[in-house]
Amino acid sequence: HDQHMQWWRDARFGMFIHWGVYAVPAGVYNGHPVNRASEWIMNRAKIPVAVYQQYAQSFNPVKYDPDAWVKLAKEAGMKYIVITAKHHDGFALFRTSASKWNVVDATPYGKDLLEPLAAACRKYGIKLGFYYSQAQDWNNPGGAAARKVAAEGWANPDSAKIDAYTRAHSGHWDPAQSTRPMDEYIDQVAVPQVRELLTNYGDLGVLWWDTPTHMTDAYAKKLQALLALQSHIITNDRLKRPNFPGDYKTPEQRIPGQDELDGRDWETCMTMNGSWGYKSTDHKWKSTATLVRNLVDIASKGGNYLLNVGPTAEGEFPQESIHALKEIGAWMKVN
Ligand code: JFZ
Repeated sequence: HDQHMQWWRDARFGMFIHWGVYAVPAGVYNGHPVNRASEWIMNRAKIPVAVYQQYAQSFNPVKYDPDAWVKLAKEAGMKYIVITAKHHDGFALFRTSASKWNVVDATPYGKDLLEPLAAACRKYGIKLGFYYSQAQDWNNPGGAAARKVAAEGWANPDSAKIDAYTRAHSGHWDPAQSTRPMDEYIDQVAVPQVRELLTNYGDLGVLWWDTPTHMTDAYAKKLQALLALQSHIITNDRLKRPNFPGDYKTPEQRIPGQDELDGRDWETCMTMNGSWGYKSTDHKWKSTATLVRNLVDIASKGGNYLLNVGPTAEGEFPQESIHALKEIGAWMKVN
């Protein structure tokens, strides 16, 4: 298996992309700024399914230019890209027959977003990976929901009621989320979608699982078995703990100390501001000096740095991210 890991170990630096319908509210619900990462807004603000799905009408990334994205990543010295094919809101950035909640069927844009990205990655020799939220899915019935406090970020008059409901319904806040049991969601959505992802986009480098809420070993086995569709793919450690360790560990938003390193491969993923998804109200950007120092620190300890960009609903990287990536690229040229 070590051979499969070689390109990844040599890579050192990759781009994470968190993109989806959450880029439309971009951290603000009904005029209320919602705390923390913008891709969690549906859960944090307890937005009803039918209301959240309206945002898809405004998800129209006509400025999407995957060639420019991949070129920018390459010029910054990045060797791979991992994009959210489906995040916890269940919205698929790809054509899928397992759910209507996808970019082709639910948005005015109407086209698969991953296909042209895969083509651009092939063109520039960048490895492509897919992030897939296998357990949490707040829109496809039966998907899990990690329990968070209701309406955090402003005083929602219904907070107490919503909290009581989510406690009684294992994290769900809308009856529409539990019209199907989780095992049917796994069989009818997660398994077919992962099969589509592993079949329709050519050679893939990474399958990046996330948050194993309510996962069982049986669910995990079904998903892991699909990886045989890609002979060289590697995976992280978030499919299901503890029996599915994957190929590498994923410390989040932090760089492990020397004392924590145990010989396993690892990748630190990190945002450039405080949110994974695009958040219009977050202006706390890390300096390029900090980003370069992080990369050097991580590389010197033998890890990889997966640095995140959160594109807008129009399909553009935030100016601050473009600027930082260009500066990192300039630094790379002289070092
Ligand atoms: C997860 C997601 O919930 C989040 O939206 C983002 O995609 C991020 C990359 O991954 O968040 C996590 C997952 C794991 C930990 C913390 C946040 N963890 O293990 O500390």
